[in-house]
Amino acid sequence: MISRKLREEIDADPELGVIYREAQTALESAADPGDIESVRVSFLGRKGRLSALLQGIKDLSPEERRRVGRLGNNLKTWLENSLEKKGDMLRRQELEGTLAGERLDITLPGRYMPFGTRHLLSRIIEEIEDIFIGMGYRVVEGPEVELDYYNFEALNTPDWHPSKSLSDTFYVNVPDGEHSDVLLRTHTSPVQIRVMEKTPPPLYVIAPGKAYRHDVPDATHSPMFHQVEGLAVDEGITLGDLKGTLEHFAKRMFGDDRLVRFRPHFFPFTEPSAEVDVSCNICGGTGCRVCSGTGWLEILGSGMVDPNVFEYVGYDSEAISGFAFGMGVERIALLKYGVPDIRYFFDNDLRLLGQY
Ligand code: 2NM
Repeated sequence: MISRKLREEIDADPELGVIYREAQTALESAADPGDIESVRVSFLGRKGRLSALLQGIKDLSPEERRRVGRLGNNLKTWLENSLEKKGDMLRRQELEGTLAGERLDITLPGRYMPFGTRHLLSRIIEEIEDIFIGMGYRVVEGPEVELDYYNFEALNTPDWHPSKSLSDTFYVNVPDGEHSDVLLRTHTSPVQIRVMEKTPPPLYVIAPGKAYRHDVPDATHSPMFHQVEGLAVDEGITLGDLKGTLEHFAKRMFGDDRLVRFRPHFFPFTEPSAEVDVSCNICGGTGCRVCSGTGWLEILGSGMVDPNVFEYVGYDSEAISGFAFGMGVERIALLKYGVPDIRYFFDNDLRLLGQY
């Protein structure tokens, strides 16, 4: 603050009075920190009006110099203090405005971030793998684009077999209407042929992966699907080993309370062959729509590896024997979780996939 006496003296001076009143007006109308800086520059800056006046006092008479010097310096101190005070006030006001504009409502609920899940098929494959790893098997993989030799010939499947027909199989490169010997594998068995070629017995492996068949999609068919095939080769492997192994698998996968049965069947690569059923859990075995009234659900195919297959890979079919099996992963999932349509697995609708 400036004393009344000083103020009156300054007011009365023709030059200081004008500067004083104009500085007051400028201070009053300053609306933000930028205005305060402009006022400071125009009065107190190097070429400011008060600075210029104070520089001019050296030319005055000694008496005037003292008077104007005293009043001018007081005016300068007053203006510096006033600028600082109003500047502080305006900066605080500006900050408060900014904070009010950026205010957060911490009571608002957070944005919904749905959890991801692993695909049901991936989890079933892993579950199947774990059951067989627990029995000493290891997981093997191989190419999805295969040679006819590994997909059919070495599996004892003759050229005339219907599974080789163009309407069942995706052949790659079809020159002149003749199919080539390169195709998308129709099962994962060729992986096992490749492993046997490279590895002497004993052998306990499972081969999970994609397989391709030229099917029209419907509730139970998809041109791409997943399989897990298994193979055990050792001295003295019997049909009893096959039954014990697959019964153990079926009960681990579907529940200890389920019954398991083996039904004679035919596959080109196994002899004898059997399909494996578990009792229907929908009707408890009395017969319903899901099991077509039979009380049983087919879960996989199996058999004792045909000696011809062992000859193809250079195994001595007199010294060893083996069993093999294959299952469709989608079918297992359909049965275990009651998914009504195989196409749901590939629609990638998270509302479905998140349920399992
Ligand atoms: C099945 C059913 C029965 C099978 C056979 C072989 C191999 F390579 F050892 F000969 N792998 N998988 C096999 C046997 C697959 O799927 C329904």
